[in-house]
Amino acid sequence: MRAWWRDARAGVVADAVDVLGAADGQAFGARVDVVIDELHEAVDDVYGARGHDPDALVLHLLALALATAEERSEALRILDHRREIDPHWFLRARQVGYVAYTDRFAGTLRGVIDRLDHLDELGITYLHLMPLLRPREGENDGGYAVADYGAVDPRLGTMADLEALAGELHDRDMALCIDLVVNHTAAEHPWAQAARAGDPTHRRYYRIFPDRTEPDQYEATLREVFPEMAPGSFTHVEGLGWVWTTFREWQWDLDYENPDVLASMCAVMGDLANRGVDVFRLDAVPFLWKQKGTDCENLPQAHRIVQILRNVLRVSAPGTICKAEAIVSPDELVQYLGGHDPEVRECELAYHNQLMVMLWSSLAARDAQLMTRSLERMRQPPDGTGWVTYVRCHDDIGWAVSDEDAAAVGWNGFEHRAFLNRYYAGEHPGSWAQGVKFQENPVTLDARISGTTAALCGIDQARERQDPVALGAAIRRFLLLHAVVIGWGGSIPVLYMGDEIALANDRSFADDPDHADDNRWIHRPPMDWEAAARRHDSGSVEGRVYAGLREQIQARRDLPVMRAGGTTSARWTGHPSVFAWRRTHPRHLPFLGLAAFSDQPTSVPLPVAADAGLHDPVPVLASDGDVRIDDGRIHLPAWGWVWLSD
Ligand code: OTU
Repeated sequence: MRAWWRDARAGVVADAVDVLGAADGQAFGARVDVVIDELHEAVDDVYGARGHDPDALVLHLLALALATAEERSEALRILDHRREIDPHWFLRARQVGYVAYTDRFAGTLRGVIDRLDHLDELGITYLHLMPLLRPREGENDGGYAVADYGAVDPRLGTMADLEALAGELHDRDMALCIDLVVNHTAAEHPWAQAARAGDPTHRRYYRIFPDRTEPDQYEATLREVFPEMAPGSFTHVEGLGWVWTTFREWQWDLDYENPDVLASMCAVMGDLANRGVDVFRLDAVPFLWKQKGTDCENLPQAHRIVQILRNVLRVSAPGTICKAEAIVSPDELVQYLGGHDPEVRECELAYHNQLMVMLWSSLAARDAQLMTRSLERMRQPPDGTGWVTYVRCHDDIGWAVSDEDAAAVGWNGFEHRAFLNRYYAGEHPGSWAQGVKFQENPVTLDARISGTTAALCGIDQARERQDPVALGAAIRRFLLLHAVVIGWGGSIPVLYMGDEIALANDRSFADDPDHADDNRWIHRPPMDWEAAARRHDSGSVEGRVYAGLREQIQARRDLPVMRAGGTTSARWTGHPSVFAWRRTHPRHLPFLGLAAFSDQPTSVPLPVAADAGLHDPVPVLASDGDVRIDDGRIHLPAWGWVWLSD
């Protein structure tokens, strides 16, 4: 490979200098030098192994990268330069994200511009807008069925509006994240339409089988993602055959065995990057590769494809980054950040779904041992990468509790998952939660949970019952979860829209026929701006939650230990209900967080802090109530928490 690149390099750099000028052209060449080994290896592994010429494909991808670089505006090139000098820009202590549906938050993209002050006030620096490219008509899975990657959903605005929003965000030093649905297109996408019309080139964009023989062979080992809404993983299409549809019948899986699919997606990403997108949330990446006899998730080739997409973008638009949406078991997670052995550059960000799941698990169980166990054995993200930490997102909560971790703390994984479903569906005696079960599988007895943070923490129930004591406890639980997520360190904490004012479940979701069979819409309520107007009223629920979150966000900004370059690890405290996490950094004082998943006051011995390297721990921020250090112990109230520094 090296010899091949030595020969090819001169031509690539000459072209780049020709198109971009000497300085940017040479910089382009240098960026290729940085990724070329990994890029070539990945291409060779996936496509060379299938008879394609890897050298030619790499050169083709680099030509696409150059086309993107050439089209990049002056303003975005400046951003690229700044971020190449400061590659950890997205993992600063100040970074806090917010995720919203454009229409539910502000109607249109222009409407979002008008609401940026709301985000500024909260301390948000990163805005993730849910899918906004033109989807199919009718049901579209919240936009995860894209009919045109080159156009914005006309109900939300235009590409020019997207550019204007990105520009406005950049002026405020905020970043824009959008979804890139890489695993599938809508059945109405022109590629799918061409395939349906018999065009052989586009037939090869999808996985289509003449009869059930192969689908049956695959399905023997596949997991059903939506067993209730869309059983099976294939859909029969008249005149075409059986099309691979992991999700809904109108979401057709792309076939990445075809290098044209890969190249097309690289071009799509380049175009969107040039509109000002900073972060691509790569949707459903575990599913990108299929192989008989496996569950077709997290396969090595899926990682290779992500690596290729990422490395091509790194060359063309180095100010952009990628976030893997892989809601998978803890053992499979850090690989999406490049945590292979040895490490390979992959995404810069990935969702820390294990932390999210464990927060909810500890809350219901009043026991954090499983959380400590499962988190302490996870690998650290490679240098220059970090987690997206979050309490809730637009999806259901799937109980990624491994049987081994459960057994290690003396629990049965299956029973614990069943308990969590009962608890959060409000079926367990004494449960405060008002979630609903999502996609119950009668065969495996699996289920997941839908519901807003407020509903799952008990705020909805306490409000309904007009019970001030229960409400106080529910708000404490709400802020406890956020204290872990916001204080995790080396991550971007992302708040779900409406959580800053504790929005309740949207019980009316089923009135919309396009949403009726998908109860995830219960936790995607429209923003309630009237309720938001109460956010400074300390007597209202909105005010209590808002003030608590804002305080955490502001305190985090002033903690340099939170920035990239350190490590966060779970620690045992000796108390089953108290979770501890330590953040260290070579250049900053250590940090220790304590979170009491208990409805009773608790305490842990002071040496817990000393063992974590804090010899004179002082609270930086704490829950209200009786948080104090005395008698050689750190005392926490029910659902209390504290951030300690030396
Ligand atoms: C993602 O989720 C999106 O977040 C969902 O909103 C979409 O419906 C879906 O893709 C299809 O586009 O299985 O239950 O490991 O967990 O990709 C949600 C990744 C999902 C999967 C995830 C998927």
